Amino acid sequence: MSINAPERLRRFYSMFRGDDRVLVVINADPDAIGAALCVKRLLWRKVASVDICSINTVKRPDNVAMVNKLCGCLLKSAEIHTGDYSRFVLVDSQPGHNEAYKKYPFDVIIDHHPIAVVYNGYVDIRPEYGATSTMLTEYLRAAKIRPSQKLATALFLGIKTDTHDFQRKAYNEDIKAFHFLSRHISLSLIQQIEYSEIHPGFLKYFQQAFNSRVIRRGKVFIHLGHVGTPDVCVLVADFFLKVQGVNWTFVSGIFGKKLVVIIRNSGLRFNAGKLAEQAFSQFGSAGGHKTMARAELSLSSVECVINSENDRKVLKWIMERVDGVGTGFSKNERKP
Ligand SMILES: [Mn+2]
Repeated sequence: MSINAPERLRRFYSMFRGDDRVLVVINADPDAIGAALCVKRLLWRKVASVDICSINTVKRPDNVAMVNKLCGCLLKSAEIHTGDYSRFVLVDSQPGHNEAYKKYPFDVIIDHHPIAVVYNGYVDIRPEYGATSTMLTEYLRAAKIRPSQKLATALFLGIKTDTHDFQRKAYNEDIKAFHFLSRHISLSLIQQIEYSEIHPGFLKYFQQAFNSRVIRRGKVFIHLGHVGTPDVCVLVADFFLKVQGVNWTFVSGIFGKKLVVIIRNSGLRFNAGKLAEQAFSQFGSAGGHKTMARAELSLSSVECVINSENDRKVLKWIMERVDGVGTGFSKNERKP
């Protein structure tokens, strides 16, 4: 039997006592940050203290800006002594998703990913939601709390990010929460955060992308050589997809001991995940969604066929792999 928002809120509150020291654990991204801040607000004045810690280091510049402007203090999971806390909350994730969660005996789990196993404590997992921030917004409304500008902005960004601006799975509930939050957000904060997408140090990769790009029949191929983070491949791939007439982007870089290939398409009738799998899975992990995919190939397996230090050869090899599979329907090849 499905339960309503006030009943969920009641069960959530029943997990806590006035002297509890609560730790909210996240794998920090906008949705997790929004959800964690909302848990903190829900528990304000109801427990002794609430801290938020993350198992990952936030690196994406826009996410760093979000933490700095909205989050206050984000602790590092590695430095947490579990003995300092009496209650543990996990949002936007599940204990099996990461080794780093093992040290926590979670009392509360609120998430929107597919449910893997049965957990103890208060568990609210709704895979039919586009974002955990949507779920927490429902708690907030059930508690009749008017969100501060910062909290509303964080939840709003959480929903916006996880639904890809409502281009990917979003539901009525997400739209309802988004609409509610939009009355309380700060547009200027959102702009400041979203316009921090590119780290100044990334510009050299864009320069290289402009110099080395190959554009063929609606497809852009770029190899960036060694990169400080695969995130730059994502940024470059997204950027070139905005060029008129471009249907596909393939942007690769060497990160650590891996060749990472980021694949994007304009989403007509393409399937990036399938293409990634067919072209690259024999060299490592490869897959994704219809419009976005990623391959992570171990350099050792790639080096059997190509010298990974030769940028031009790597680019040519990727083009050949993609051509070998074919991208299926594309604008230029379309028959009337
Ligand atoms: Mn999420």
